[in-house]
Amino acid sequence: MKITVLTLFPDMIKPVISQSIIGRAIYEKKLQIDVIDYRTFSLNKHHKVDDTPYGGGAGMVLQAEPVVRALRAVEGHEKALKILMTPQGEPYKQSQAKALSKAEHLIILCGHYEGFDERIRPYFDQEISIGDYVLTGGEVAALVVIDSTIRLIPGVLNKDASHEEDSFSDGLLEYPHYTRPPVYEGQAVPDVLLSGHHQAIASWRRAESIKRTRTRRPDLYEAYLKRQKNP
Ligand code: 6GU
Repeated sequence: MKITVLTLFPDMIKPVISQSIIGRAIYEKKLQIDVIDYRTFSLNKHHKVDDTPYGGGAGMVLQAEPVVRALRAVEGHEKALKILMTPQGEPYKQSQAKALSKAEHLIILCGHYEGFDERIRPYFDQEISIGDYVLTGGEVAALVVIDSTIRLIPGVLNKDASHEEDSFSDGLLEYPHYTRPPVYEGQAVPDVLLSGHHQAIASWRRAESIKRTRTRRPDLYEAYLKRQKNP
């Protein structure tokens, strides 16, 4: 997979993608990430990319020109899936991460300032928001999309780490995990996990997963019950 990130703050992206699983995926050539500063595409002599809003009001608005010029300079941009990061986008879910992980090339635009010129919108295929709160810019949100997507590319995680068991992959939260020691400051590992009885362990985990979803995420639990009724 190839990901092109268009941003005014490349240094918010680069150190993060060099680390851990994303860093390893790049090193192993399962992933290529290009980070492009679209300020360099500004035709303004001061490389300005924003201006005051027509109609007045506070703050600055990102201009269409540098963004669209940067987009058109990306090799393969016609075929790539072009994503605009904005709090006005579709709320991001695991199901979208799954869909994006199948793409060959993603181009992700990180907005900044109060907003962007409305005329940028038609150049993008999808708009994504990572939740109902406002960030200073799209960079952190883009990293969320990148991280959640690339871990679903076959071979990026070790093969034992199945995503089938992830929280959300079947619409339920994950069951509790334990490792050594068997008792930690008075808290014991549930006996069933030490029993070696694989069927009993699987049933316990499923039940815990359902219980945890019901108490912590009633919204997900309702959706799960509906699916049980009409699969
Ligand atoms: Cl994608 N951008 C910004 N600036 N804020 C957000 C967001 C994106 N998603 C949630 N909040």
